[in-house]
Amino acid sequence: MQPTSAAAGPVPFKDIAAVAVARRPVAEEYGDVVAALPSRLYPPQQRWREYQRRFEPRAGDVLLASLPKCGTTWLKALAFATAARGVYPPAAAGGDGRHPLLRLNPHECVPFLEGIYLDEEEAKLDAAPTPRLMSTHASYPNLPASITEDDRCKIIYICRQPKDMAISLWHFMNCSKAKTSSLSDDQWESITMSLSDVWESIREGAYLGGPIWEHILGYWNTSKAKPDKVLFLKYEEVLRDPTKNIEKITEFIGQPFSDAEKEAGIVESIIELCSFEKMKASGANSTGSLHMMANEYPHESFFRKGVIGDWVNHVTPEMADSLDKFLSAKFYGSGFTFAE
Ligand code: PAP
Repeated sequence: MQPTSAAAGPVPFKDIAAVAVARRPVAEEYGDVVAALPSRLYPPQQRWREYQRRFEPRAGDVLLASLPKCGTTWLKALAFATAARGVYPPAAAGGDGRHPLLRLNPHECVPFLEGIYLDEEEAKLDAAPTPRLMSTHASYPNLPASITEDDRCKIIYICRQPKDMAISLWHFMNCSKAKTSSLSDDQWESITMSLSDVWESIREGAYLGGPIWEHILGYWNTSKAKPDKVLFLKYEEVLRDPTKNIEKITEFIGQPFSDAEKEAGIVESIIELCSFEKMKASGANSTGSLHMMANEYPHESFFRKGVIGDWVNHVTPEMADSLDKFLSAKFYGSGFTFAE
């Protein structure tokens, strides 16, 4: 089911035809100088900074933000299914069984900003119809200033209990290893981590290269100060009450369900379409891989257990208690608590 040219977004990012445009200079004002530099002198970090300066939001854009392994894939599916329901109706709204989420992995529907820039897909993002859905693992202060300093782009953040987040990352890094083809064994060896490495990286403020409490509080504090700018969700709450949280998403993005949609069962239809069981079993996710930032990630690696509290099967109560105490001190006074 392809959108018509008049259709509004969001559309699956993968469906947007690659747009042939010359690569933009990474720094408009220093373009010639930078182009002359060997690429090893112009690393991804620098390129991300250039992108931060240049990204141009549009009214209606929605950015999905999270730390890795906190429910990004699921949020992408839920946000895409709800925001695009006019173009791609789920089953209860007259869908014909060819919804994009039945043939594509959610990451192929909603791209990472980091990947767009590093994979040089900006022209594709420019070609996407409005409104666009995008995602990021970047912290709030690391977002492009054009996102944080004006109100065109809204943000939906999802956080997760860090003990489950850490277990999920550890499995992801080790399970994806055998199936990922683009990296050599030595390259994998250099980036894989033991469970205790992942656990300690949280305390050391090095999960995704920074303190998770700063990542979470950046979005949490903004959601409190500007509730129209940032919607803050918790993985565990979405799992326990998907209806309430999907309704929050639709209201936040300005597309509340009509009574007729509710009566037709559209909310239940979206919950089912995006459920862990349905997505994991789908051919779109049990085969194939996602090419992103020079790596291949098997689609199936984004769907492991999808439950709350799997950490009990991996770490001792003492390890858990110690991390809980460490983190509750970091969040003391903020009003933020993790959902159990
Ligand atoms: P990412 O940061 O690499 O995109 P992300 O999607 O945030 O990963 O997290 C993956 C976790 O979400 C996995 O958790 P687990 O390892 O504890 O099982 C994955 O199973 C879970 N997940 C993926 N899709 C769903 C879903 N539809 N419902 C609930 N949980 C899901």
